[in-house]
Amino acid sequence: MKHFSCDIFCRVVDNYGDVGVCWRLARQLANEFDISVRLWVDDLKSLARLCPDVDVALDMQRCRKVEVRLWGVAFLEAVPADLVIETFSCKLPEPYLAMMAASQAWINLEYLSAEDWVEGCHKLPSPRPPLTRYFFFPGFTQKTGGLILERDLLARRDAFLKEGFKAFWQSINMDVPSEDTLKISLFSYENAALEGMLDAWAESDMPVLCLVPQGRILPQVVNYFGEGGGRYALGNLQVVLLPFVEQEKYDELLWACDINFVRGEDSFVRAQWAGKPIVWQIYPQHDEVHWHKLKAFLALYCNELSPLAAQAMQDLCGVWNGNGGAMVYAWREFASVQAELKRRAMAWADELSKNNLALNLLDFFQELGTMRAFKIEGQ
Ligand code: TRH
Repeated sequence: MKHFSCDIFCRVVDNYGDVGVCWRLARQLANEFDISVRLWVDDLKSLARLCPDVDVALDMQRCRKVEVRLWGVAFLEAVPADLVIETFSCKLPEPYLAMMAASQAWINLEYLSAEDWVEGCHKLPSPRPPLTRYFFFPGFTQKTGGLILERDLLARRDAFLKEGFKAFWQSINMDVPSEDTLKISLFSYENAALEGMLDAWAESDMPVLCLVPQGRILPQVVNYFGEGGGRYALGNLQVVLLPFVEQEKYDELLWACDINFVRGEDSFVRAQWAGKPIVWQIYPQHDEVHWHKLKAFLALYCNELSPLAAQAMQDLCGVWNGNGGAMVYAWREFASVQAELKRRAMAWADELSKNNLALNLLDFFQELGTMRAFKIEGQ
């Protein structure tokens, strides 16, 4: 039996979510299943932010068991892989498409959404004679493709909380915060609600430590406090700016904090694996469809919460994605139900972990009948 090969195609539309998802999936397929994975990406600089080992000057390189290829002329001689993953409808390059045959499985990995229609569209074929492209939707329910989750992630998270917590604070040059300090990570886009949020934390009853990785929110933070060399304090709030770290390290930040403010798609998923309360800034879309997506997610997530906690979660996510009106009230409401939100976050992570995207993807590949002669390790 031969091991099979997989090509993943990624165009970076903006930010880090597209390449973040592709890089994570590529690493998982290569490392956990011993699949020969090539990742074709059109922006090595963005990938290098997530994995500093990537050399932006090289069109072709091996990194973490993945062959990383710059999207470009090499398509003319590339033999298509057994499993071809187009991501986010990025459009396969014509020369590559021309060489594909019906024996190759062609799957389009879609964006994550909790909306109802996703279950109905998951695995649907889209004929492109002589080929067929299949839609594969990540999601939160059993009838979707699930979420990306590395085999050992939850065990590493738990080990970190037992043994790695102290070392984490040392690694960012900080003392371990006192027990009563509320630790918050803040990764977000520009946000009209930020000032209200910082006001609310400054007025909070408990000490709040907010860790802000380098990113689009930074100018607003600096503008709020004025110059301060990366560390700021106001009332009960302390803010510390952090560098943007490689993808694996970002998980540790989420694990170390009590509440995580996240955005887009991949950080949003990672925060769910952290098992801590989350506040999600959804990727804003010009036609406002993101509000439907936000509501759909909150409806699922809040389903098992008490009415008070559900309201608090919905209100804070609402104002965080809106203009920040009534932020102090929304924050107090949220902080008061934190213990329940934490229990829910752990239970939610457990539930979701039963629906693993990589395993589902490989099962689907098998269903498509293209794998009879292949061997998959590690399933
Ligand atoms: O960067 P994002 O906003 O990404 C996207 C894109 O905008 C995309 O076009 C859109 O369609 C999608 O969202 C929904 O947010 P996201 O998805 O959270 O990706 C951020 C990535 O950056 C994620 O893989 C985690 C990683 N990261 C690090 O590796 N180190 C860090 O220090 C931080 C803060 C993040």
